[in-house]
Amino acid sequence: MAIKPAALICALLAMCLPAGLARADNPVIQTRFTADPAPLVHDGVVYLYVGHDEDDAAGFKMLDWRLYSSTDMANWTDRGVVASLKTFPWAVQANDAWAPQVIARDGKFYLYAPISVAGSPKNVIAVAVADNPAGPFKDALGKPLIGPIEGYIDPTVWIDDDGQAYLYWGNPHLWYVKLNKDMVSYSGPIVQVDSKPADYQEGPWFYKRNDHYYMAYASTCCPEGIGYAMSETATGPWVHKGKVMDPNPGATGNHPGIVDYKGKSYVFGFNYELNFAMTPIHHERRSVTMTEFRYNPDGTIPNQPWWDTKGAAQIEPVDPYRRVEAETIAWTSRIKRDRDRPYAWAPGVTTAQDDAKGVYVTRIADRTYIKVAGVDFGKTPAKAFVASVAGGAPGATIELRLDRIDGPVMGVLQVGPVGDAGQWREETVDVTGATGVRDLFMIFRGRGAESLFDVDYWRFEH
Ligand code: FUB
Repeated sequence: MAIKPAALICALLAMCLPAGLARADNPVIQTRFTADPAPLVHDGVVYLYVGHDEDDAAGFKMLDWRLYSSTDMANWTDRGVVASLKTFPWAVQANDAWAPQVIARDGKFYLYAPISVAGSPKNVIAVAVADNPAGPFKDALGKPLIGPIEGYIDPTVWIDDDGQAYLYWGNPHLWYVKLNKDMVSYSGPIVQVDSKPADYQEGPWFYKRNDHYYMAYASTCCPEGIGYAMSETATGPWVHKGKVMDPNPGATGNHPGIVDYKGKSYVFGFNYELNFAMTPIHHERRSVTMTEFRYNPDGTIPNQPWWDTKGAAQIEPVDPYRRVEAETIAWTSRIKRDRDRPYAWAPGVTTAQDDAKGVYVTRIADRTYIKVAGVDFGKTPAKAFVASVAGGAPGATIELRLDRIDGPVMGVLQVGPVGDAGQWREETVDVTGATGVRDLFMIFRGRGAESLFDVDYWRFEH
């Protein structure tokens, strides 16, 4: 087979790249519409809790909260639904699973979530608790923690150095209360903040860094940017410092989540790119986005450009010689205009979740793919690829390519025609040509079926 010079140069370049030079893609999640990012760094992992806009949402249609996790900021593993409106059976069940935040304390994880109750006012904030970050979270109280009061939405929580926890929330007012150590009750009054920044709208994100307290928020609607204020105490007064990000006329909303991870700083928010890639009509079908930034020496935050299609540099490469969950994805072709085939629409994969298997990749159609960014094959070429699969339509294969969707082929795993849906088995194929840090493309092919097969995990062998 003749090798195109461009392909050769790309392959050589990729082989020369030192570990960690892959980049993330924006939006962060493509298999679903996600909003209201709430990152939590715990035990070396970034846990990204999100609200979830349903695929057919026009206005807000939100029923559950989902979790994604990463250790490299480029590939995100779908951890499934961690709580839903059913977690709070006393609440309105049809809608309103809005912006959550999770915090860890004394070995437990507390999820604060704005939901609604019947009648007016309807806004309440509920709290649920879990033994690990991926839940399942259980209702802590059987009733609201606070509310109902109009505007009681968007809780944000932080535990100060002296152990005092604070919960802030609200639209268009900003309120706070001091939480007790049990994190599911509070003491003292609910305080409406006088020093609320003039452009404050909603979505507060409260944290402390290097002796400065920060309050980032979605700035005055609409469109919303990300504003922020700083204070020398946890309760203000808050001094407006400007915009982390100016609003963009193409996006009505935004919602900050800010963390430090492995020595770098990141701000998350959302845009409507996947919605507008599919239709010119505005729906509340949002997509969580992210960018890396550096604080100024005085602790202020430089203004960031509007979200682009690149997220952040990968922090460390993926080790392909250990089990990698198939739902670990830098980019997939589902609900988007396919960047690799401009102006064409690609159907794509999604994920499912069950008690036995956890989360796995499903609804795999012909020519869909998953990109895993920055996979470190090492100096000795990988010899085999192993995947846990279920089902297998005629001609179903996983084509393994390096660097690009049309990059060099490492091997082709034959998946079908064997196997029943739900019957999991490992399939293996010999591979060649993979050394160094490369982007891995798993391209799914097959005939006839809408769902060719499912994949739970994969690994390479030397
Ligand atoms: O996602 C529903 C609501 O939209 C959130 O609670 C607000 O912050 C805005 O993002």
